[in-house]
Amino acid sequence: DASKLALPVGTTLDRFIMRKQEDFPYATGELSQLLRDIALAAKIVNREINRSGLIDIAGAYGNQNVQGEEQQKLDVVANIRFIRALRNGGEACTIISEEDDEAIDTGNVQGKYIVAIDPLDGSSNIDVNVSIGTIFSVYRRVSPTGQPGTAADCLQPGTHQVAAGYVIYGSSTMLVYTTGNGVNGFTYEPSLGEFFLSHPDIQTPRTGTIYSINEGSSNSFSPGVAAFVRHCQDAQFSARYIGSLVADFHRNLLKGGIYLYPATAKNPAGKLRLMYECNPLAFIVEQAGGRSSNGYARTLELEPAACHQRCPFFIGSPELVALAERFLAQETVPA
Ligand code: P6P
Repeated sequence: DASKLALPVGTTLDRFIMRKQEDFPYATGELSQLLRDIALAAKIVNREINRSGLIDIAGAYGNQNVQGEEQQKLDVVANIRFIRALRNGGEACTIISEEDDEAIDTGNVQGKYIVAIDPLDGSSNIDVNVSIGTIFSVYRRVSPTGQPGTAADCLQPGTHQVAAGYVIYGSSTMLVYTTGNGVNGFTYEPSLGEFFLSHPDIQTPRTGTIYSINEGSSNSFSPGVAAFVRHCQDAQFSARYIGSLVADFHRNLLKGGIYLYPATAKNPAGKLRLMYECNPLAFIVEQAGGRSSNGYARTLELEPAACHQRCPFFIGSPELVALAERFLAQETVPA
C-alpha cells in the first residue's frame, strides 16, 4: 500500500498530507485542507517575522492582550493571519486564540473542526531575535454542523485532539505536527515557498541530560520540584532555558531532556495554557514516545473548564518526566 511506505526526505508538505490522508480510509480531505491553511499562514507569518526588524512593526503595540501582557505587534499580526487563513479555509467553525478572551466564531457553520492556537508564543523574545513559535491543536466538533461551535466543542480533553503541531521560527523555520500516526518535521525553503520533509517519524530519546526550568523561581518551587532540580544538578545535567516554549520543547524533543513549568508563587497554577500550549505539545511528545503531565496526572486527560486555563507542565523524555513525578509523589505535604 503506497501510503504505508515511508515517504522520502524532501517530500513536500502538500504531497505528504495527501499521501498520509490515505491512512484515514474515510477521510474526506477537510483535515488535510485545514493543515494546508495553517501552513499557508505560517509562511506569511514567517515572512513578517523575518522583516520585522526592518519595518517598524516590532516593539510594543501599546495595548494589553487578554493575558495582561504587553502586546507585541507581531503577535497581533500573527493572530490576524492565522484567523484569516482558517476563516477563509472554511474548515474551522470556532477558534480559541491566546490573543482573544472569547472564542472566535468563524461563521463557517459547516466547519467540522475547532482550532486552539497560540499564534506567536514567546513574543517578548521577538525584538531580541530569539526563536519564537506558533502552537496549534485541532479537535473535531461534537455539536452538529449548521450552527456555530459550542462551549462543549471547545472544552474537550487533549485525548480528543485529531491533530496538533507547532511552527518554530528559528535558525530555520520548521513545521512539526502529528495526526495521531507519528510526528514529522518539515523545514521551510523560503526561496521556493515550500515545506520539505526533513525529520521523518521523530522519536524522542527515552532519557536525556538537559533540564529546562526558570530557576529564577527556585525560591517558590515545591519540595518535590526543588529535589528533582537538585537531582539534575547532582547528575551534572545541562541547564538549557531559552524562555521560548517552542524552542525549548523542540530542542528537548530531538536531543532528549525535560521542560518544567511548575506552579510558582507568581503562577500558582503554572503559567502555560492547557488548550493551546500544553495539550498540543503533549499530543506531539506522546506520539514521539515521550511523556507529559502536570506532575501528577497525564496532561491529555486534564478536563478543561475554561479556554485560557493554566496548568503545571512537565514534558519530555519519558524516563525524566516519570522521575520528576516520583519526586513530587514523595514530597512531604507542606505543613
Ligand atoms: P518565564 C513565553 O512568554 C512563555 O509563554 C513560554 O514561551 C516560555 O517557555 C515561558 O513563557 C517563559 O516564562 O516565566 O520563565 O519567563
